Amino acid sequence: MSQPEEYRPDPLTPVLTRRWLLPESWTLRHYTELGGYSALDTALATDPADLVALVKDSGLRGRGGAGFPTGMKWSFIPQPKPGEEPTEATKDAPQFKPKYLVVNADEGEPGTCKDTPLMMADPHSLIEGCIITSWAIRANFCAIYIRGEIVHAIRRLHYAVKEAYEAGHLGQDIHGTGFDLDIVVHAGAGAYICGEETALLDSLEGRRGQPRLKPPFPATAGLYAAPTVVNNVETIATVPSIVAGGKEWFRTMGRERSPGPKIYSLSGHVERPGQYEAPLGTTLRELLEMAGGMKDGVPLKFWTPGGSSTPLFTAEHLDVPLDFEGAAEAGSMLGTTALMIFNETVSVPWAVMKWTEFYEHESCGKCTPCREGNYWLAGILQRMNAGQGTEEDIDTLLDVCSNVLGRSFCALGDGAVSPITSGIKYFRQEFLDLCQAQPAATERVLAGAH
Ligand code: L3W
Ligand code: SF4
Repeated sequence: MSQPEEYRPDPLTPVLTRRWLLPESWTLRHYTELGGYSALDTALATDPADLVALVKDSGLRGRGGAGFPTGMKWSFIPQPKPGEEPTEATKDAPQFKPKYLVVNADEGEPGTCKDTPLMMADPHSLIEGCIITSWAIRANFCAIYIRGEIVHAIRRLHYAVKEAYEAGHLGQDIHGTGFDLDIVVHAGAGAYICGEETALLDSLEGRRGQPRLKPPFPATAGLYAAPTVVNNVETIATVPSIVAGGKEWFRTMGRERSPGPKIYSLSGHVERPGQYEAPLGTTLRELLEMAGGMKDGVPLKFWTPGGSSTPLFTAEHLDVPLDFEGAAEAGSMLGTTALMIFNETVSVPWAVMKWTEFYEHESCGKCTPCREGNYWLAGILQRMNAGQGTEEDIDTLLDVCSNVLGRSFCALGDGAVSPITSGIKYFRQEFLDLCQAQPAATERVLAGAH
């Protein structure tokens, strides 16, 4: 597939955020003036299978946390073989079912704030990505499932979808190619668990959002039990630039197994918190330079590489390359690249308690380890932070964590214990200090302490 030279973005300029600071960057007029929707023409002139191959070869990996290869996920969507027509015996086979694209815009991971600004500043990059992806997987319906609390972003997305329909980028016979696509923006009702892809699908179908058993994965049985691709906002918004720039260009950024640009969200004790686009593999030291350093020069104590579901890092990890492999090799996960940064004034047991209270509240209740485990973990941490803990409580915390980790139905359970286990691993003394000079556990009424 050839890409016209004039559409090829410069690898040194930001890719995902390049329009963000322009006035009225969210309008179709500005998007189109800056080359928007030209990748769509290139894509619509390309065989869908070649588009899937392009995205596979580009090395794009999911930006929602798990880093699953995007092109590979698209290739799992069953398609009829060339010339294959449905027969009475095969008409209900997966390859003849409708295909769906669902965009996960239910941004809810603590600290994560990259998709909302992207949808606010550049909604058409997401919409163009949705159309290209739908063409690639042969879907005629796309739902953008967006977090219900971000009303401003919902409105902006509705407006952008309307503009795209009016311009003929959506609806019937898009750009005269015979391809039809409808996009629906669906607002969730505020449950963190609906960011888990199968709970999201249940919620989209009108049910209470709770995770489904996997397999089958959505690629084979997703929305209405039909083949469905579920991708994060940033993943889909990256697709037009790959079509425009090509796989080699995309691979000039980032690292061998984690190529491309990424939006890193810096919050907390930094001089200039915000969104920083940089190639995958950028370190916190480099990001802090971009963000003006630690606030008031107070030294770094701990940080999350990708939201509170990823094990904590400390000042020792300033030079860890923040890509999927680098974060994992250093004992954490890239997650959503939500870097919450804490200086020396913050108590680790207190921060860990606040995150655990969040997980206790957001646990959907479907499985016992997560539902009960988070209840007890929050209770113990509250007791410790109230100065009523004992050394024994640290072992109890770790014991409960080990009964939640790997034994929960979905990733929420595993994520919930990450701050506790990593907090104790790096800052055990702080937990011990909280417990000093306290009465022995046997002298207290444990059940009443929650
Ligand atoms: C077909 C297979 N599809 C895997 C697909 C799967 C999914 C994707 C990743 O959790 C992480 C979690 C949180 N055939 C497949 C297949 N897939 N094998 O690949 O799947 P998985 O199971 O590795 O991850 P997950 O359950 O989707 C996502 C982490 O993200 N997280 C929080 C994220 C929060 C946000 C947000 O607020 N925006 O995204 C933070 O770290 O811990 O590990 O699509 O179907 N054989
Ligand atoms: Fe629900 Fe938690 Fe179990 Fe996930 S791990 S299914 S959120 S109870």
